[in-house]
Amino acid sequence: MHRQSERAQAFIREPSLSYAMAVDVLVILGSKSDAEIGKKAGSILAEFGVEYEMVVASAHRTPDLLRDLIRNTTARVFIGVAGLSAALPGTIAAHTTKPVIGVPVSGKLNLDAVLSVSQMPPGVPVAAVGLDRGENAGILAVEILALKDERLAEKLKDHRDAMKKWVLEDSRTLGE
Ligand code: RP5
Repeated sequence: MHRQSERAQAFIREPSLSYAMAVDVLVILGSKSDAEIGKKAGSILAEFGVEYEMVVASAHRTPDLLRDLIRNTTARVFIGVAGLSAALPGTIAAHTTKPVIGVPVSGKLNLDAVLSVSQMPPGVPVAAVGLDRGENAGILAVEILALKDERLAEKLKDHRDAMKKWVLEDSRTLGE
């Protein structure tokens, strides 16, 4: 188990209006410039063996494409990654009742994206993770899927155990 798995190479597919994706998680980036953060989520999903796809679709620049992707995907969980006014996760949530995890991306300002993702109106929640915390979005998606998947639940326990070992090892090697 790696802290940042390099085994998993996330990929970005060119989105299409008619293309239905057979995946469990759909990672949507507001821009290609968000790819590094999206790949953190993708690495975790690949590490857990979760089928996912990563696409670019903007709430502002391609609203019709975004709506169509959300309607056609088989995904059970969405991850929206966006910076600046970061309307993407909230817009995804507006189009689905499936869980949406939002990842604010850092830029010249940071609170803009954090607040855009976290301050959703009552009734349309987005699970906001921290700034640039794509890996936490991946883990949270796995945790949601693990509610009905014992194999994933076991892997999550292993992941926590591995983290415990890292911390103990860091403590042991502190003076080296
Ligand atoms: C947002 O604007 C995107 O999510 C990205 O974080 C930011 C900048 O987009 P680009 O100008 O790099 O395409 O919508």
